[in-house]
Amino acid sequence: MKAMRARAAAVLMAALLLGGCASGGSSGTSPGNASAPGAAGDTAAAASITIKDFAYGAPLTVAPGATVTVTNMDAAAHTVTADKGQAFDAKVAGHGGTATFTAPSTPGTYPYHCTYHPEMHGTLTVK
Ligand SMILES: [Cu+2]
Repeated sequence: MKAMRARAAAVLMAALLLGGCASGGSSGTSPGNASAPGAAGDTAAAASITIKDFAYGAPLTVAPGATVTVTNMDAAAHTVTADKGQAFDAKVAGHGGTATFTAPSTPGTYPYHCTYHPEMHGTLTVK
C-alpha cells in the first residue's frame, strides 16, 4: 500500500513537472518571437568583410548605402580603399580590429585595395 501511494505521488509529481515544462515552453515562445525581428536585422546587417592572410575574401554585394563592417584578423593593419574616387576608405587595425564604412549609394561595381599592401584587391558590388 505504501509503495503504491508513493508511485501515485511520483506520477503526480511527474505530471506537475511536465505541466510546468509545457507552460514554461510556451511562455518561452513569446520572447523567441520577439527576438525574431532582431535576427532579421542581423541578416540585413550581415554586410561584412573579414580580412585574413592579406586577403579580403569573397566579393561582397550590398544594398546602396549599406553599412559594411570590416574585421581584420591579420596582425598588420589594412585598409578598404576604393580604387576610384573617394567612394569609401576604411582603416582597420590588426588583431581583430574592426571598422565600418558606408557603401556607395550608386549601384555599380567598386574594386578596392589596401593602401598599405597594394597587392591586396577586393570587389564590392552595390545593387
Ligand atoms: Cu593591407
